[in-house]
Amino acid sequence: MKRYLVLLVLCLLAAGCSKKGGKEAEVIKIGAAGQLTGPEAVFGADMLNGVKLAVEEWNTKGGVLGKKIELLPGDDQAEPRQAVAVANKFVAEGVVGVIGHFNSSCSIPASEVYHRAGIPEISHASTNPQLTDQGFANVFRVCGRDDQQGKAAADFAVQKLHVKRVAIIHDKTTYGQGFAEEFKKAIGPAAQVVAFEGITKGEKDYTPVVTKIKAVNPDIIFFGGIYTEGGLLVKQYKAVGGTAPFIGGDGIMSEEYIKIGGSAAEGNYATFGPDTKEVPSAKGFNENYRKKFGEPGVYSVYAYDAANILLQAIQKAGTTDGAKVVPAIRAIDYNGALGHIQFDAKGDVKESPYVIWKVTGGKWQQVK
Ligand code: ABU
Repeated sequence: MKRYLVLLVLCLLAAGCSKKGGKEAEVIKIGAAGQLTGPEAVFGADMLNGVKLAVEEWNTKGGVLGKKIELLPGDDQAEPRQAVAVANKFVAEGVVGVIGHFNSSCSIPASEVYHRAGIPEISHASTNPQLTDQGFANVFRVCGRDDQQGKAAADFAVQKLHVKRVAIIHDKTTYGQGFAEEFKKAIGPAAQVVAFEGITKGEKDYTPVVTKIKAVNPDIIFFGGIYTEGGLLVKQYKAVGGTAPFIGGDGIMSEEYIKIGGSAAEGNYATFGPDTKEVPSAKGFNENYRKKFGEPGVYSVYAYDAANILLQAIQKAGTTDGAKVVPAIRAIDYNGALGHIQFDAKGDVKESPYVIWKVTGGKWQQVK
């Protein structure tokens, strides 16, 4: 009798263990990393909601490889060290792929962790060239690069605005400074760079730098950085009597830039991809996103497509093994909300057009 009881207990324990193991194996975990808290949290929420929508749609259809997908959010707070901590945590938790990070200064160090673990990373927004130039086969992005973006901004400033005197401000980050240098390189001899200034992120008073910029009388001010500092700079520049327009990039492409800058933001420019609210391929995404989360941010659709690419590649590979999923991403021929996406040998998208946007009537509008 005693022997039977011991056997029964052992069987129950074994059943419990295998159920736990089985439960773990029943889900496929993917990570979504970005600045979910802090001053740039709006961009983080835009990303997370885009990934959430993709995951919910897949789960409604039964998941991937017959298993439900579990989404693990990772908050890097736009801090490189925190990004590495998030990456290590994802690896320890068994994620099979990551969407993000947003900031190039986060994506680049985190990519080393994903590379060592053989996990694919698809950034929706990191535009610094180094991310894909460093040669990690597992790293991809669905956005463009700052060498392309810097040239688009410079071409517009020179060819359309006919500027002759250019002032440049950057936030000393991998993205901000790198983008500023690409812009300067692309301006070349076509205009004179009358200032090249770095600011410290997180400060609230940029009056000394904007006063200096006003004194050199630029035709345009380029800003490499994020909306938090960009909005303050334009507001404070106008407050000291400056009149030149600002031009930035995807880092200022948020309604938050206009909220912070107020009326001073009117007439400012930014480079970004074409308006996805007008693209037929993104109609379904826009409708479904609005129902769940309200108006999408500019990078929500990029995060949505990045998640779909990862899940489609897992489905196609028939496994979550990174060694098979990574080549499946590289070979993907994807038609999504952004349109047609294919990757080149580096992990960049083969096509990433940049257009000009302008704050008009208190909103970002694509310049036709
Ligand atoms: N591309 C805009 C901001 C994200 C980054 O650091 O690249």
